[in-house]
Amino acid sequence: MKLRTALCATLVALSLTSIASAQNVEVKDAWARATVQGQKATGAFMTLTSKTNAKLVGATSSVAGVTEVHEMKMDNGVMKMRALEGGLELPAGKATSLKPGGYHVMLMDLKLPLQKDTTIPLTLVFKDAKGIESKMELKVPVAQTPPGGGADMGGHQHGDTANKPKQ
Ligand SMILES: [Cu+2]
Repeated sequence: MKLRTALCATLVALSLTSIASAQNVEVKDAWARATVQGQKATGAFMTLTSKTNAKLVGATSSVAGVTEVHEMKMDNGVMKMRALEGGLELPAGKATSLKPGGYHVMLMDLKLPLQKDTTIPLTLVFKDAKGIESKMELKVPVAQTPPGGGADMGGHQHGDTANKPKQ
């Protein structure tokens, strides 16, 4: 019996560790774009701030067959997107935005339409500087436009200086 208790304690300790390291990353303003019947792909967006250097290396969701971290950018006047093979860099203390037209979590092979005002489960997978993976489970609201209005404020100024770490 003693052995079993010890084993359980170890398992609990291990899972607590992975939760703690996932909390190294703060997620703000997460949302996923609503889809219409027949649409097979959409994007999820958010702002990620990691306390330590880390990467967003992947994601999964039960509503999508395939979930990838993508980058979208102009290439010779054409908007193109591609999977970020090495993951998305999250420099320590710096807010990294995933937003329409830029980085995003791509949900593909959708199993059902994403309806406005519902939420979807999304698990983010991070890797820290030592290569240790951690996961974070989110409930992401589905919406037509980004939360807080500001849909077309190209610059999206957040006053980065205000986010500097305290001395
Ligand atoms: Cu994409």
